[in-house]
Amino acid sequence: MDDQPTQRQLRLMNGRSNPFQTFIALLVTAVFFILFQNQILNNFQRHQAIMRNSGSETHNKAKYGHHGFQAPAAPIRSVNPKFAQRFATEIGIKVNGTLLRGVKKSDRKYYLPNAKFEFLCFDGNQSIPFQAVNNDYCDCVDGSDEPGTSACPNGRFYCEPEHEYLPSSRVNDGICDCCDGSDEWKGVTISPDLNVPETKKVRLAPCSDVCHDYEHEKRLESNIKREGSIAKKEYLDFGQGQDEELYGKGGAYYKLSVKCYLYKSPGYVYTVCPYKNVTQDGKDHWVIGRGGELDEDSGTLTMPGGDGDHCPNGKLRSSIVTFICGPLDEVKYVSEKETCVYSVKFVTPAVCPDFDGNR
Ligand code: MAN
Repeated sequence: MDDQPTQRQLRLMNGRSNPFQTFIALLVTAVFFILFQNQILNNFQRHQAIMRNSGSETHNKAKYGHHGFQAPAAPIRSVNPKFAQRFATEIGIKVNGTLLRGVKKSDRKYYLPNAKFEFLCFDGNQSIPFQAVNNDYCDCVDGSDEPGTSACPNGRFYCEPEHEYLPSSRVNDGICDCCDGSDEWKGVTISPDLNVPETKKVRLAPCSDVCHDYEHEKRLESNIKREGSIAKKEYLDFGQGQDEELYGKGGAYYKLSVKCYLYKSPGYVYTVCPYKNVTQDGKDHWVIGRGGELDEDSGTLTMPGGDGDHCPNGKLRSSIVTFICGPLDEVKYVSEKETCVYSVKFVTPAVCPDFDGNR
């Protein structure tokens, strides 16, 4: 008898292709996979539960067609941080492989299926199969399942570039209402036999993108202002009782003093902490402004007293923050017009006019 091990025995000795080991490896992989899936489902479930709690209040505030619409406060979501960003942006964009149309970007996160793969209507009273979202059939009494079609009589479609809601009856009716034509996604056209006259106000499909026309830009500007004014209420609530000399009327700017905001330019990262400091990080780290003195009339915050090294005549670096009205806090731009003098363009509701309720 030959003492040499066979090829198969050799393979077994090396531990490769052992069917039992392969089976165990597959089993372990499967268990991990199931646990992982389960965690994702749990996250969905928790997310929906949070929505259920905040949904009805959200919806009361956001009755369709009501001009004082306020975006729902972002729910405290307990999503795996690794996926949080995706859940809030990408996933909500597509439903059943098609675009989730007519939903404000910041509201896409509400269009997530729960563990049973259902959509919870905004009023929190009904759950429907998730496939029924935007399927051109109205299921939710509040119209929230059909943001992108005209199926719900009380539905509404959000024109993202104009920051404006349309009654959903205007979706796919052959008339371009959104400046980018996004409301006419089905390509419906009105028969020429009907002789509907095309005017500046009535644009017939197929639509072209006219968002950069003067009139639309004006409208966008005023819609942004309106959203900003609505959002300002939170700033006034937050600033109640604060020093008005420092933080403006009603303490509106106080909310900005408790956070820092980043801006990346090609050469530097700027960190803007209103009322505290502004820093510039590149090859070196410099403080380019400190403190803050508000001039409400011009909507500017002057932050002097930064580092003077390498500046002409050792002049201290300084920053002037100019506030621009908009619905969210964001540093739009940082520039250095004069050496060591920095100009920060900062969008915030704090500088918006107070909301008068009927704009
Ligand atoms: C650094 C930066 C610049 C600044 C120069 C001045 O490089 O702070 O923004 O212009 O110093 O020498």
